[in-house]
Amino acid sequence: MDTLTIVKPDAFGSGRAGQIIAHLEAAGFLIVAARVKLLTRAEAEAFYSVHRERPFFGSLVDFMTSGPCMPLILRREEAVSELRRVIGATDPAEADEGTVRALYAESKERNAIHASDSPENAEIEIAFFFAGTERLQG
Ligand code: 3AN
Repeated sequence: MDTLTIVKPDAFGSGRAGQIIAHLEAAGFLIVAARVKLLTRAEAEAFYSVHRERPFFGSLVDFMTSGPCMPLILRREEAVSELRRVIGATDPAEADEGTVRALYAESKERNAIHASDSPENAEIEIAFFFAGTERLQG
């Protein structure tokens, strides 16, 4: 099973993408596609459209367009639920010890990493970043 992750602009911009990806590989994920991308405002608004009515939406879009990010497709058994477990809670103050967000996130907004929250959203989010792109088969 495949899922989508994004090393967000805070972590990418501070040079932590490599450490975070190493953490994910150590947790059994295989990288099957990756890119570096500076999101436009329209792209960030579309990606987070479920949050359009939330008070933090404008700030979230500002943050996600503040610098390049790194979307990746990751593969392992139970990829969606396992990646959510490995990244930890949205708020790093609530994230379990040793999770990516506990280790690398600055705040609830600048929280280092995104992971799809369901298999259905994983498919949508993979298509958002990687439609038509070559990816490892298998
Ligand atoms: P998750 O990324 O853990 O699935 P969501 O989907 O609730 O969390 O939120 C999407 C993104 O919106 C988060 N990764 C975070 O950057 C931002 N966010 C969520 N809640 C807040 C909040 N209360 N204040 C600021 N930013 C938030």
